[in-house]
Amino acid sequence: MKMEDLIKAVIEGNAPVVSDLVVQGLDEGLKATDILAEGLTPGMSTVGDLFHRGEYFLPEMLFSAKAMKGGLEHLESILSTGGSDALGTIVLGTVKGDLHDIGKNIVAMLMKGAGFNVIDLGVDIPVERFVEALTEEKADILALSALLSTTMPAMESTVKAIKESGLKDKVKIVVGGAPVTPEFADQIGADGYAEDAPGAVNKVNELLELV
Ligand code: B1M
Repeated sequence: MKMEDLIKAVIEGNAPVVSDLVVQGLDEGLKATDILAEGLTPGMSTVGDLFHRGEYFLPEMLFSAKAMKGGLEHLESILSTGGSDALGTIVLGTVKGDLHDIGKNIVAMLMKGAGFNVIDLGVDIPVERFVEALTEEKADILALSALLSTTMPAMESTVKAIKESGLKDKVKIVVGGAPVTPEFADQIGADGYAEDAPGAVNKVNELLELV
C-alpha cells in the first residue's frame, strides 16, 4: 500500500478506497500509528487547507471525514487495546457548539490503548453534562476537545463550571484541538495542554503521576 494513494483517497473522500487501503496496509504489516500519521491525517489536513482556500466546501469536507472515519474503524481495535486494569477514568468530549470528533476519537482510542477507562460523551457537550458525568463516574481526568476558534470560549466556561461545582480538587483538566494553545490552556485554568493524541496520553500520565 502506498501512503500517497491513501492520502489521495482521503482528499477525494473515497470511502471504499480508504477502507481497502487501510486493510491492505495492515495486511502488509504497516503499523496502525504510521497509517494514521502518514496517510489519514495528512490527507485530512490537506482537505482543511482546500476548504480554507475556498476550493472545497462543506460537502467535500463531509465526504473526506466519512472516508477517514471508515479507515479509522479498522485501526480502532489495534489502537485501543490496552491493559486490563484501568489506570484511571477519563471523561472526554468535544465542547458545546462543536461537532468535530475525528481527533477526539483518536485521543479516546490511544487513551484506551494506554490502559484508561474512557467515557466518551461525544460532541456538542454542554457544561452540565460534563459535570454530571465527572460526578457519576468519579473521574480522575476531564479531557476537552475544540476545533473551532468560536468554541474555545465554551472550553473556558466548562473549566469555570468545573471549578464552581467543587470538582476541581478531584479532577485534572486536559485540553486540546487545533486552535488551542498552551497559553490558552493556562489562561483558562486547565491543568494541561496537548498538541496531539499521543501527547494527551503523556499529559494524563504526567498529571496522574503514573510516569
Ligand atoms: Co470543520 N473546520 N467546520 N468540519 N474541519 C476546521 C476545524 C477548519 C480549521 C477548516 C479550515 O477552515 N481550514 C475550520 C475552523 C476554523 C477556525 O475556527 N479556526 C472549520 C470550520 C470553519 C467548520 C464549519 C464552521 C464550516 C461551516 O459550516 N461553514 C463547520 C462547523 C461545524 C461545527 O462544529 N459546529 C465545520 C464542519 C466540519 C465537518 C462536519 C464537515 C467535518 C467534521 C466531521 C467530524 O469531525 N465528524 C469538518 C472537518 C473534517 C474539518 C477539518 C477539515 C478536519 C478536522 C479533522 O478531523 N482533522 C478541519 C481542518 C483541519 O483540521 N486542518 C476543519 C483530523 C484530526 C485527526 O485532527 O481534529 O485536529 P484534529 O485532532 C488532532 C489534534 O487537534 C489533537 O489531537 C488530534 C489527533 O492527533 N486533539 C487533541 C484534538 N482534540 C484533542 C484533545 C486533547 C489533546 C489533543 O486533549 C484532551
